[in-house]
Amino acid sequence: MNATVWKEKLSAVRDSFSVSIAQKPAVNPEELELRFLGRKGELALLLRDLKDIPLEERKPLGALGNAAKTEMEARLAGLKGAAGLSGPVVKADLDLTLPGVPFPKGSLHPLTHTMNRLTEAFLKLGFTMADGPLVEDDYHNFEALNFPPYHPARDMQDTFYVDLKDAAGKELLLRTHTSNTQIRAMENQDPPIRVFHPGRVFRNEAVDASHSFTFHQIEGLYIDAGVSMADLKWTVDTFMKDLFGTAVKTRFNPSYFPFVEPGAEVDMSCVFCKAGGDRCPVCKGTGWLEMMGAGMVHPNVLKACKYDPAKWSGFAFGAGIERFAMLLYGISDMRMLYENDLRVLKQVH
Ligand code: FA5
Repeated sequence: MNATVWKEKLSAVRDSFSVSIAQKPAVNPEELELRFLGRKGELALLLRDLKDIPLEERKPLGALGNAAKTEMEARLAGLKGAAGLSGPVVKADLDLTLPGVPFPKGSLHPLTHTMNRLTEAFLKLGFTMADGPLVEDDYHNFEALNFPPYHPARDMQDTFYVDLKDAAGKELLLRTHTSNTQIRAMENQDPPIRVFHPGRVFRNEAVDASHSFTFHQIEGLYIDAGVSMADLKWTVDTFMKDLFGTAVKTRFNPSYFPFVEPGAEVDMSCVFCKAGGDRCPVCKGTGWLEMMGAGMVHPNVLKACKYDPAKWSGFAFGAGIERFAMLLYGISDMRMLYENDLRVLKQVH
């Protein structure tokens, strides 16, 4: 393009702007601004074409272009002022005493509330919060937790793998439980250690009223000299009483998790029927609700983290946060926690 053609084009853009701004009824100034002055506006594109014009002719053309821009901006500002989009409010009929437009107030999601309540309960017991990654390697999610490769216990947690490999050449995965933070915490810190970690976990499972493929867990870990099962029982009982009231009872049933020995499922007395009413739909008449997995940390796990099992012992427990939320808020179907239906959320905040 040469200088003459460029000047003609500038003149055409200015004319087109003048026609547009004078239209009746008045056009929207924001639209005009975008069309002519926006990053891809007519004037902006023309100014960009200047680079193709020889340097010695470019300077006066640039000045012309900038003058056109200043003029357009001034005229647009005038139009905005007339439309009441900027400048002082002058409307005489504006009544500042009228009530405002209602502004709906948000609230925390029931899962966040539950996580906060669980966190408070752990903090009161002297635990500090630990962290761990959601995308994890095989070692921290399984192997260091005493799940050897190909061990049948791995079938307990169907896993999502990620198309990336760790340093050992194994596929990374989405963590199946928060127990990976046990290993991460012990690797980062010498004993004694007393930590908890709430967070998201993932399993390749079908969704129903009490299962989801992504859900939340909270993990507790305490290692010191001489920690015993009695400490675990007291801690879990105190924790559950803090959340559900002092009337609840807890009991331990033997169970298997590779990373604890002995291992247990912890039940809590049913908070709905209180004593196992025949027809209670929540405890199915048993009077007990399964709340978490727990146990004494397996010596192999301590060894993997370079803690001497002859010197240190400890306990761990892990619970599903959705389960707690459902019991705390009387929610019968886990899916309600993920649908974000305001009719539900307004009742449970
Ligand atoms: C574990 O995940 C162990 N890591 C817990 C543990 C920690 C045991 C420390 C011992 C010591 P489990 O697979 O049972 O265990 O899951 C624990 C809780 O997560 C369950 O009680 C349940 O509340 C919740 N949960 C498990 N699978 C799902 C699912 N698909 N959807 C929602 N919640 C689930």
